[in-house]
Amino acid sequence: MVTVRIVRLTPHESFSVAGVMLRGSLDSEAAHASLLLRNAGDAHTLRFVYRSDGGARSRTRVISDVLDDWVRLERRGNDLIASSSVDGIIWIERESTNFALPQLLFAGIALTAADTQGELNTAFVEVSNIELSLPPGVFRRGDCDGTVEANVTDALFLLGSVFSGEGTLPCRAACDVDGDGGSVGVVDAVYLVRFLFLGGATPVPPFPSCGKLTPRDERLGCEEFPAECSP
Ligand SMILES: [Ca+2]
Ligand SMILES: [Ca+2]
Repeated sequence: MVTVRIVRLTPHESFSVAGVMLRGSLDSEAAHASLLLRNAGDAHTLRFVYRSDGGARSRTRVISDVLDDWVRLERRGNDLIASSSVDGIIWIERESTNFALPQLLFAGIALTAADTQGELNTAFVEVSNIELSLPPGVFRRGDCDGTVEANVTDALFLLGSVFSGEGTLPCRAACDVDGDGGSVGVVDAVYLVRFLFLGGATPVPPFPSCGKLTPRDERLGCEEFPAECSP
């Protein structure tokens, strides 16, 4: 959750906006959600802008004629919730959307203006309540079904998902037994079976202990980290 109060903002003629943002990376076309405030004179306009897929067009929902100058973005699971407040105490949920951002993301203040030559006269105070409570983010490679250990059940679980679409993979990174970071499928199931029964190569770390996602694992994602891996 990230919250700021916008104290001063260049009037609307400059099209400047300021607010809060959550985004998957610093790439200019990264997936993001933003709640931005525009000074429209007597009242403000809130703009909830989001892009669920990197490279896709951003969508904008506009809330006009508000007096609020506090803005907040919060992630609950895959829900991204935009709220605003007049006093920073009583909050109104304005908009929300639902899509997956990476477990590790960027959160902070965002501001921009259409006129790159003009002055962006924006000031923030009372930047508060930036709570970046990330999930534990530890998992065990090979434990595809999110139970205690990596065994043949995980290989069968993965094959069932691949061939019959049964169930969803709670942690794709855990199912990527060979750690290639690019695909999760039969090759990974075979890799695990070979390790378990044929003396094949050990699953790529984190194994056998739990460990954090690597950048390569981040690409595959992990919706549900196994509770037994939590510190
Ligand atoms: Ca398991
Ligand atoms: Ca793989």
